[in-house]
Amino acid sequence: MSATAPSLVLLIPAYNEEKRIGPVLTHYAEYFYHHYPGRVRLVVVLNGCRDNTLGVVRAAEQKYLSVSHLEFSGRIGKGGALIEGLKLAPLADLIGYVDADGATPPQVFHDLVIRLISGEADCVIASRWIPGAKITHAQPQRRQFASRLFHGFVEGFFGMGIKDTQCGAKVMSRRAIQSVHTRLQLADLAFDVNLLYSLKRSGFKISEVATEWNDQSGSKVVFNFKTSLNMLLSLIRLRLVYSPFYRWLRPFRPLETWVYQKLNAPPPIPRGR
Ligand SMILES: Nc1nc2c(ncn2[C@@H]2O[C@H](COP(=O)(O)OP(=O)(O)O)[C@@H](O)[C@H]2O)c(=O)[nH]1
Ligand SMILES: [Mg+2]
Repeated sequence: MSATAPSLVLLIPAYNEEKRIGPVLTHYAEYFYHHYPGRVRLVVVLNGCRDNTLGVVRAAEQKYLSVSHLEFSGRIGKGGALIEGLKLAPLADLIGYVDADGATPPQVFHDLVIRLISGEADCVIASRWIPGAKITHAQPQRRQFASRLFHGFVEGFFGMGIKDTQCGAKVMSRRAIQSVHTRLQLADLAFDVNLLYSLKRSGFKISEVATEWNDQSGSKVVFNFKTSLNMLLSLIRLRLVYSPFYRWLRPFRPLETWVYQKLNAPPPIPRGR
């Protein structure tokens, strides 16, 4: 790669990550400093943390120029945090995101970036569910089952042919994200489907790459009936947004917000179609 490699903004959504994020920031900052010739900014996007995540991030900022953060006080969810973070797209040629727990090692994320730069696609995503994936430590059985069930709904509703929409490591070009950003509405964990479907609908190419995954304990995802219902509701909502009925549903917005609140989920962010 040349010394004029594209610049990269890498977002790291973080919720109560004081125990997991410190070493991850160190590994990513060191790795990209030594192995990536372009400018890299690691931007942690925090919201509503009740622990010392901010203190840990600030300590990393003192040590590494590449690390910074954005903080939001509201309960905007992982999707909401990424929607905010992706507004930084104008700052770089490429923008992506990765989980704060180190499940995706930096060299694996770098591989996604290399593929994007090679022109393989407009968005390159890590996948745990295609041949060649190396899972050193798998998700708990219950989560794997839920993941496959969710995948069934995603395929049934959107037919994108993507095996793993939910893996937390993705990178895309500035042009791709800027074209679809106004269509990003889902603040919960179905955000990834919102992003991928918007990209597909706008004609961008997505490449799914077998990844290395080392699932980490200390998950911040509350996985229960309410979350499952919330995810399903969000998929139905996204399907409706792309249907002719959507404009008739506007009067139901207050009801929608109420339902998301009952499900303890961050409500979608209403925006223009
Ligand atoms: N900003 C923000 N990040 C979140 C929120 N919920 C989860 N995350 C982050 O999303 C990433 C994935 O969460 P994780 O607990 O590893 O999920 P799991 O591995 O799928 O069980 C981590 O970086 C979390 O800190 C949230 O409400 N806000
Ligand atoms: Mg995790």
